[in-house]
Amino acid sequence: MKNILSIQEIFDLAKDTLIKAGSSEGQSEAVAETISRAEHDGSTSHGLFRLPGYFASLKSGKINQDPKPKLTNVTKAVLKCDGDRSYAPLAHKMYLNNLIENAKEIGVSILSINRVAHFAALWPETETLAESGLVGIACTSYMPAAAPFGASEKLYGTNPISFAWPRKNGKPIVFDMATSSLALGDIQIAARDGHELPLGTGIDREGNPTTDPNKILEGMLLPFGGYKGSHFSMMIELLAGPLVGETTSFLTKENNLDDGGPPLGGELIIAMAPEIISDLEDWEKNSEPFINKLSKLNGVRIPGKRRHKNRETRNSVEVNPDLLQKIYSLK
Ligand code: NDP
Ligand code: PYC
Repeated sequence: MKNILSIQEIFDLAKDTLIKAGSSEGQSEAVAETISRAEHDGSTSHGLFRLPGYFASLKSGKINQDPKPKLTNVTKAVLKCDGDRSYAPLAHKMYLNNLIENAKEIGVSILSINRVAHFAALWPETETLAESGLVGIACTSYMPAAAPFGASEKLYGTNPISFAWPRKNGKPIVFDMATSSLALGDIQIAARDGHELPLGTGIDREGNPTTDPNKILEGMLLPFGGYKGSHFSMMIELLAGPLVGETTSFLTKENNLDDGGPPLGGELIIAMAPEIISDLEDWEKNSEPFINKLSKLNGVRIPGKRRHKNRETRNSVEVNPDLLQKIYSLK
């Protein structure tokens, strides 16, 4: 079986598989785009790896096969999207432009999304904002996977946050990270591939430190950065849950149909216009010297650079053969 696929072949495989699960053309294309972009950039844990889960929740009926997400302009600063039980990339494709327009007009705007399942990386949405000249922040919550600092019981989701900073003459700076030590997807891939994980990534069921990904999957992840990261994770529970009219991770899990796919929940996306907020047309004069200095420091890796380099240099990707086999056999 051929397991080196072009980006177009990855897109086609993802789209055809989603259509096989009953998804509409529009939703299938939106999700296939995020999957193929993730594979292109080397965001392996959120590319084809997620396709069986996307498939499962379409089949079970948790995800609407032909959703019609709706947008309400609550105010210019607050756009509300009812996702209609869709996959989040469809809502992004339909409404990120409205967010961009509003932020450019009044300086800051928020897209508050609920009733979507977010099973992807978050950089596609923040990077889109930065490519339009805006600062972007996005966060979403999940289901309990990590213990709050000091506890040995799961309460926080893996709760990612992404930040993107625009540059007039360069690629945006973008970080996108779980607020658990690693994304659950990366733990699952480490278990599949037989890799140990650094101590501090997670604990086993009894609360003992372990480097074994299988024991962490039975047990729980830890937040990144001790109690400080733990507070970030708590913040995301509240911002991507109650603030957008959704539950936090533990109730999300209680309400979730356990079909192997992502739960329905919320996402908060914030767009900010630097010209308006700084009141400077040449606002970059204050950020560029900092970014240049940071980039030149020995040992520093600018977040987003690895992905952008992959995007520029790769036309194809080697896909795990067992994963491909699993995708081909989905019915
Ligand atoms: P990583 O720990 O791999 O990376 C987090 C960030 O740090 C990235 O921006 C990365 O940049 C940067 N980075 C990585 N290594 C270094 C380094 N050595 N020096 C400097 N910067 C570095 O990611 P996570 O495991 O935390 O998350 C992976 C993905 O999982 C994210 O895309 C996230 O959105 C997704 N996720 C999605 C969830 C959901 O509910 N939808 C839940 C949890 C996670 P670069 O990208 O350039 O490598
Ligand atoms: O990798 O933690 C994760 C994750 C959860 C939902 C989507 N990805």
